[in-house]
Amino acid sequence: MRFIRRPRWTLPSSAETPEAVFASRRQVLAGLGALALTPAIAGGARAEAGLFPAPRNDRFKLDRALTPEADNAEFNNFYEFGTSKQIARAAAKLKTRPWTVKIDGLVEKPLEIDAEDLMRKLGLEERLYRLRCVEAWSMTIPWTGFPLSRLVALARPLGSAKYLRMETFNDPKVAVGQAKSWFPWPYVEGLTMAEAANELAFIAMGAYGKPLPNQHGAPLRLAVPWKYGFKSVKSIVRFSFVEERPKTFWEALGPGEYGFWANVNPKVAHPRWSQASEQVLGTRDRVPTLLYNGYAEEVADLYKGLEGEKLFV
Ligand SMILES: Nc1nc2c(c(=O)[nH]1)N[C@H]1C(S)=C(S)[C@@H](COP(=O)(O)O)O[C@H]1N2
Ligand SMILES: [Mo]
Repeated sequence: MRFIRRPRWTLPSSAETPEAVFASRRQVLAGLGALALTPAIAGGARAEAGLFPAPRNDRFKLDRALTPEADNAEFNNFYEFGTSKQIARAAAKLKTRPWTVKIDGLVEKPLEIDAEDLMRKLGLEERLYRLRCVEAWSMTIPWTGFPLSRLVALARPLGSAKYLRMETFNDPKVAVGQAKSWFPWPYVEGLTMAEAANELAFIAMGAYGKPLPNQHGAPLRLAVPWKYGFKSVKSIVRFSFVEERPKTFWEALGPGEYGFWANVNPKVAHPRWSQASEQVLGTRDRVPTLLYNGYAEEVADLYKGLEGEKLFV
């Protein structure tokens, strides 16, 4: 939030791909034989009655230009649909309506609710957020959704709940990547209860004023902008309140390289590359990365007393 950059709308994201870094992250998978690349391009979003565009919450404005929608739509990480960035066409096959969301675990009363009912019930607002991928590229996205704290309130967790575990759909017939059994499907992520209650933790159901395109994780995905992108789990089907720290997808794949906390820190290098700076998607700019991705003011307090943990991996 501290850097004002010149936007360069004209450049295709493909020209900006820091290939070396992506290739490098794939090494973790290469050892497991997961190098299938899927060629495809963008799909589209449908219009949704009444709810979009939602009013912008001005407290979350940024001083960095938004990533052009087209760049964003054609450059994604969604391993369920393959390991390339161009998974939009493959992801278009996912049927996101109806979409049942389960809320269970340590709650007063487990419940199931359709994603569309959930957004009608919890309301929608727009927020401009950064996203910093662990691969050292970043973007800036206008998400539409609701604070995660509202979903927590709806769930009424018991005092014994310590973590919120979130799980992506699992359907290998639709998602080709899920047919590859060397991945620990389904994709799982987690937050502490305090993180889930932080005002920045957001459930996105739209982007750029429209319902979320499938490649971004329709119909609902997490957006926790102070953490590396892999924490922001897509296409969630289940929220479980649990006592034990969930084993997360990337942690399960490469525990030496990816951890539970995954807070952005330019001073803590990934074992195989620096995190000091980032390539701004859709531009030629490479800018310094900020502690907590620029959100230290909002989240640094969450980690007091946890200095012994691997907070930044
Ligand atoms: N289910 C699921 N969620 C996921 C991923 C994934 O592969 N599967 N990739 C993560 C990573 S590494 C990033 S950087 C962001 C990318 O979000 P975007 O494609 O909408 O930009 O989604 C995250 N959420
Ligand atoms: Mo990522």
